[in-house]
Amino acid sequence: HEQFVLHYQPIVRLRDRVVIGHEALLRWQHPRRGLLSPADFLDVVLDSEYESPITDWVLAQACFDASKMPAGSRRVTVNVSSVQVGRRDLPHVVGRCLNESRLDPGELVLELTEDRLLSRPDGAELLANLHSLGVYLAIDDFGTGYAGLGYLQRFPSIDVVKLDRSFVQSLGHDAISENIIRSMVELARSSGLQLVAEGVETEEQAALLAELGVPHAQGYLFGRPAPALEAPPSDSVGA
Ligand code: G
Ligand code: MN
Repeated sequence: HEQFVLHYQPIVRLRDRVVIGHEALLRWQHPRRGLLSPADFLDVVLDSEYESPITDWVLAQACFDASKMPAGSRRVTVNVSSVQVGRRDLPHVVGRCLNESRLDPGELVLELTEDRLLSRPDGAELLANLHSLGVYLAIDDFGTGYAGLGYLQRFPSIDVVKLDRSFVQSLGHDAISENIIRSMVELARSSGLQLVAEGVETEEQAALLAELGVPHAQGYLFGRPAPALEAPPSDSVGA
């Protein structure tokens, strides 16, 4: 019923807060219940007959929206489950979305959101196939649950690590979070990975992350998820 919408949250370069891209986040504009977040309905969608059509729609819409954004901040990140990564036709779907929107493959990031890839013997090959399209691959919530160092070792196609917000939010409260982030900066640098800190909410966190050398960040401080037309068109947000 065309009740799905995508909201976009900016990802910034910490040094000067220039917007380098956006993460597309699915929302359901429900006629009676209002705007619903994935947490409210994703358990019905995942592993159901709806998952593939919704993924196809999200990919097409995100590529289309990104193609309208200013060059330079056009990069768009889409969340993709392991079941979707396992679809034989996903490279074809992604290729078609890129062609139809004329988005450059390097402007699309597929963000891997959970763990079932690890148990698939063909996981690395599936990612390599997607990677060969020229799109970037990111791992979400890095450092918690499944998304640990083993994931990087197992899947060399990964380009971007998104550091879980729990590390950012305990910055300033414990020394270990700061040490973990410092080590992550070093690991990312030496391994050629891009690093994005998630869940940045305060100026103190932003300042500390910048000091620790984290290149990119995302969070309410820089912008809340918002409909495409309201996503900041300018080249800088925040203070
Ligand atoms: O798992 P993933 O990192 O993709 O989750 C994205 C979700 O995190 C979105 O639904 C978004 O609304 C939420 N989010 C984005 N920025 C922040 C933030 O600064 N703080 C918190 N607590 N949540 C955030
Ligand atoms: Mn995500």
